[in-house]
Amino acid sequence: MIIALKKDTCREERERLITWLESYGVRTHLSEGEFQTIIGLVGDTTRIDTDLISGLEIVESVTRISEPFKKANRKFHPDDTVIQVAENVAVGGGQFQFIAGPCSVESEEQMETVAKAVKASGAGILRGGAFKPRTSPYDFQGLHEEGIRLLLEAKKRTGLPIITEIMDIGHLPLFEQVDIIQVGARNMQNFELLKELGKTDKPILLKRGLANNLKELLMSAEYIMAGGNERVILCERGVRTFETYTRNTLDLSAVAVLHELSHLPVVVDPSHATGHARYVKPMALAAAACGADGLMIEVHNDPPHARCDGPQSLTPEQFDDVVKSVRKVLDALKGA
Ligand SMILES: [Mn+2]
Repeated sequence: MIIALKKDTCREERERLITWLESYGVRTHLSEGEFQTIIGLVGDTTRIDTDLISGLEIVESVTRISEPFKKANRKFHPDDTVIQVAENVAVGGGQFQFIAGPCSVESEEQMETVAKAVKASGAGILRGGAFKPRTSPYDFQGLHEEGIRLLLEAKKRTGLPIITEIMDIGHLPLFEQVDIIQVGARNMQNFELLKELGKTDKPILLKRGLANNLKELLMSAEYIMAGGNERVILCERGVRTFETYTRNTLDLSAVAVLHELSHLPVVVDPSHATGHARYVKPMALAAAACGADGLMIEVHNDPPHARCDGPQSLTPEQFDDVVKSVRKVLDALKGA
């Protein structure tokens, strides 16, 4: 971190700032020029608030040289993190994973049909929403506890590990047998929720917020990791732009950038990103081609009658076709 001081700063004020900075355990280097004095900070500056410093009367500007996230940073952890979800199911480190299932859990019959079908096609993890963050309070909000029970039934029958979204930390006891806890886009910056999840030992799939940049996503991952839970999977699900033909705009460059900045696995959700079943396959292929560690895809046995996100849900047959095509891309990339 580099702090440039204003020209007329007196020695006493400067020393007071340096003493305060050093109380954070960093070393400081002072360089006095004819027109400007600069303080260079060496060491772990993650706990230092740049906004606070730049607001000081004597400070001209503050520049961060290293990223404010540490545990999620590839610099301190060069190897890819591989997250073991179940005995034979891992995410990250080049093991491509398909996560599939309906937007929301609706009935036992639905879960059984979809779970069986996606497993047969090659999905390694079953998804399904029990607590649904809907834009309208009048829309279907999910089956709650009963939804988790039906997911666990499907897990028992198929052997597939399950992922479902948490919205309230008070519900955590219901997630005891859930294999991956999802934090949805709308809760990406619910810091109290993230802190509590940092105390658990469950893998967390953290979705990018609809208007959040990648640094903010990584800082949210850092919240979970700082609490002691380093098993975080990042998920790109599209961001809000001026485009209206798609539900969101899928930012595939996020995959490349996140892989560069972080060692955490990155999966892509083309269903919520596009909002239309017909765009899911091309975006899934592109996600595989740009190095994603997996895909999260909504699959429903009867999309026109789905209680949530029907238009973007694939039929089991369409999902099967996507898996086959994505595998061709992955094979073509081997050694590329
Ligand atoms: Mn959905």
